[in-house]
Formats: sequence, structure tokens, C-alpha cells
Amino acid sequence: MTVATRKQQTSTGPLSADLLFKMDAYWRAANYLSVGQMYLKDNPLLRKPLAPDHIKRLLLGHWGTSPGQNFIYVHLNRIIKEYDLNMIYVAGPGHGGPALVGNTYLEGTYSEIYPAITKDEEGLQRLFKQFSFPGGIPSHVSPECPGSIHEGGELGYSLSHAFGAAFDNPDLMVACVIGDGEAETGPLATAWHSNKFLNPVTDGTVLPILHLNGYKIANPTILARISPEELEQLMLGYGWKPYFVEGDDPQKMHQQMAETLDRIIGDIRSIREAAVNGNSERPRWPMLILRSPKGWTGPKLVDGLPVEGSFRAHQVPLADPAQNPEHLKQLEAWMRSYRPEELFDEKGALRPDLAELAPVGERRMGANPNANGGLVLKELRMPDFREFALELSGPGKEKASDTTIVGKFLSAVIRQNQEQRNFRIFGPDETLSNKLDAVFKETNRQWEAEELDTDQYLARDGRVM
Ligand SMILES: Cc1ncc(C[n+]2csc(CCOP(=O)(O)OP(=O)(O)O)c2C)c(N)n1
Repeated sequence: MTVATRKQQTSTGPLSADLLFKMDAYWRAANYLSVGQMYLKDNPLLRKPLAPDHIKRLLLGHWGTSPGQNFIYVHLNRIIKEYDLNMIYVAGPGHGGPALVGNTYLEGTYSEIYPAITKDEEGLQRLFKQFSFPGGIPSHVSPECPGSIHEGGELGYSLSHAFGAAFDNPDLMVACVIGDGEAETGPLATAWHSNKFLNPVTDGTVLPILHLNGYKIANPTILARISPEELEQLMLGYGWKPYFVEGDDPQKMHQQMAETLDRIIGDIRSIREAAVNGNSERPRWPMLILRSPKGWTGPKLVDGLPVEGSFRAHQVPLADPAQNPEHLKQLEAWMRSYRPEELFDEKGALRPDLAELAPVGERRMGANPNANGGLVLKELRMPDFREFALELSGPGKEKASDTTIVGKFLSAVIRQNQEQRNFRIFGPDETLSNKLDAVFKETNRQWEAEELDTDQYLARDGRVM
């Protein structure tokens, strides 16, 4: 990390030249770890020339989404520190396991939970080898990944899960990365409307980050191939205020991203402040649209075909480095392009001046108690179900409805947990038709959109959705 390299970098934006350099280095470290996890079982710091023996036999993983998610993670780390945010990360493209595993390793959470994965060369070797390997960890953002409340695999639920985490959690901010492929699924396409159910006083914040890297597995995505105006109108129509960050020059992108996130935090703070001061208008929450190349910083051409910025970057860009000497050479050049010797010290630990970019303690997204199973669970207060039992005088003597009784029971559950706000009823508009109407003696349907006099049981703050 020489002063000369630092000075070469342009800096027009909120990041000082020094911070820009360090954030970019942290991003390079995360990208290096993503590639290492996919390919290597040995020689993690490339201290020897790369040889076929260092490569895993069976290659599995998703590179395409990883550099974009690494970029997002390092920038979220900055705003968490800058604004002391209580933030968790939901990875819609949860097939990008290498990004989340790598980032939680860099911030230190991973080694705390899995002490064998130490912060040195040996730990790095284990981190790389265990990924998508027999006896190791899955290639997706699985439950054992620190800070993960959203299993990757079946696309479509990230935004619903993000809202679920934010409800009744007013201090929490949920950053939700949504793949542009994932955005084509039915569940995701309708989840944009969740902003009509979020109360800015009693609920937390969801920050959707639509990752427009242009492709799904082997095809372009729709949202990447409509005009920016059309996309903006679509998001405006869903009630969001979209901000765009677009490009492929890392230096410019870092500045743009930092500037945009600062503005977004400003908007969120204004919305919450206005709501606390009694403004009851439905807010237009900000969201971010990040357009970056799929497989950003990866190989540009493989076997004569374009990879970076194309659908070919989705999974493993170099299919066969253990057998194909040209692929091996390319893999080594790719990994060395991140300059690992500048990122990790003699021992193999992330250099201290980079490590200090991560938030500390429970502010780290991998260590946030809201995203680590059970740490903030509050037991439901339950009524005695026997009190709701129907007295039967004989076979066929009573006429009763089971759901009416369940409704009374649920109404008692709502009453007893009203204060601790840890119980809600979700349903496809069948609360009344399924005879659960007793619940409306205790609560209403939460609804932040327009209300008419003819409506029933709607309120800004209710337990039924
Ligand atoms: C419901 C569902 N449909 C299809 C797939 C298969 N699939 C896995 S990854 C992927 C592409 C995802 O694209 P995107 O969300 O944009 O992620 P990225 O391009 O960043 O990898 C698809 C279609 C899936 N996992 N789940």
C-alpha cells in the first residue's frame, strides 16, 4: 500500500483519498476471499505459484453476484459506523454465499463463532476449503452463516423477510439486496407493496437495494433491459423513491455509492422524524438501484468468450483450472489482481488499518442479535386454551364453529402480547370470512394507504395484515 498508489486515485465525493483507498482495498479483500472459496483448497495467500493440486476437484459456487454484494457490504459497513446504525443484511441472491461468508470472516464474526477458522493463513486455508466441500458448508447463505436470517436457494422472499424483520423493531434498519433475476419472481414483485404496511413510528426501516447486474442464469433480466426512466417510474409507482448508482469504474462507483447512501440516510432520518412529530402521510421511503457488471473485476474473456458483465459470469467463470493450464494461469492472474500481499499481513490476517473499517461488536452485521437465531426472542404470553373449550352436553347437541372459538383465543393472545408487540396475524384477507372476527375487538388491520369512511377495521397500527 504505497503512498504513490494512494495519490494516483482520484477522489471527488464524500470519501477522502485515504478512506477511498482503504474501502477499495477492503472490497478487493472480500472479492479475493470469494474467489478463493470457490476454487482453492490450499495455498490461500498464493505464497507459492498456483498449481493444479491447490484447486478443488469439484467447483461450485456463484461468482456473478459476489463482487456486487461485497461492494454493498463494505459501503454498508461505512454508514453503520458513520451513523451508528443497527443494521442487518438480507441477501436475496443468497446463492452468493462466498460474499457473506467472506465478509463475516473479514469483520471477525466468523472466527468468533467458528474458532477453527482462525484469522491467519491456516484459518484462511480452512475457510476456502470448507466452502461447498464434503463435511464443509453449503455454497448458499445458509443458516450457519453469521447474520443470516434468509436462506438462499429459492428466490423471491428477501423483501418479505426484510419487512418481517423490521416490523415492531423501530430501531432496526434492514438492508435487503434484491437480485434483478429474483425481482422477476411473483413473491418479490408483489413484496414492493409492503411499504403500505410499515408504520414509521412503531416499525423499523427497510432499505431495498436492487442489484441490477443485468442477468439471471443464462439470460438478461427484464429490469435491466427497460429504460432507466421506465424502471424509475415502476419504482415510483410502487411508492418508493429510487436512487441510482451506476457504472463500472470502482473509484467513481465508491464515491457515488457513498454519496448516495449518505443522502438515503438523510431521507430516512427526515421521514422518521416527521412521523414521530405527527406527520401521518404515508412516506415515500428511499431505495437504491445499483447497476454494476455481473462478475465485476473477474475474468473479461474465457476461451475467447466475454465473461465479466455477461451471463457467463453467473457461476464458476473458469471451469477447469486443475486440468486446463490456460484456466490455471487465468485464475492465478485474477486472484493476484486483488494484490493479496497488500491486504493480509505476514500471518495472513487482514491488515489492521483495513480491519478497522468494519463496525465493532454487535454493530457488525454478522453479529447483530436480530439476525442470530433466538437471541432476541420474547416468549409469547399464552392464555390457557382450556378456558375456551366448548361444553358439550351430548353428541350432535351443540351447533358451533371451531374458527369462531379460535378467533376468541387469538384475541386473548393479541391482548396479552399487545405491549411487547411480538404477535401478528397474517392472512390472505380471510380473517373475517374464516370467522376470526373476535380479533377485531382487540386490534385492527395495519394499513398505511388511503382510508375511506366505508372501510372497516383499518388503522395505522394494527396486529392483522
Ligand atoms: C424461485 C427460483 N427460480 C429459479 C431459481 C434458479 N436460479 C438460481 S440463481 C438464478 C438467477 C438469479 O438472478 P439474480 O437474482 O439477478 O441474481 P444474480 O444475477 O446476482 O446472481 C436463478 C433463476 C431459483 N433459485 N429460485
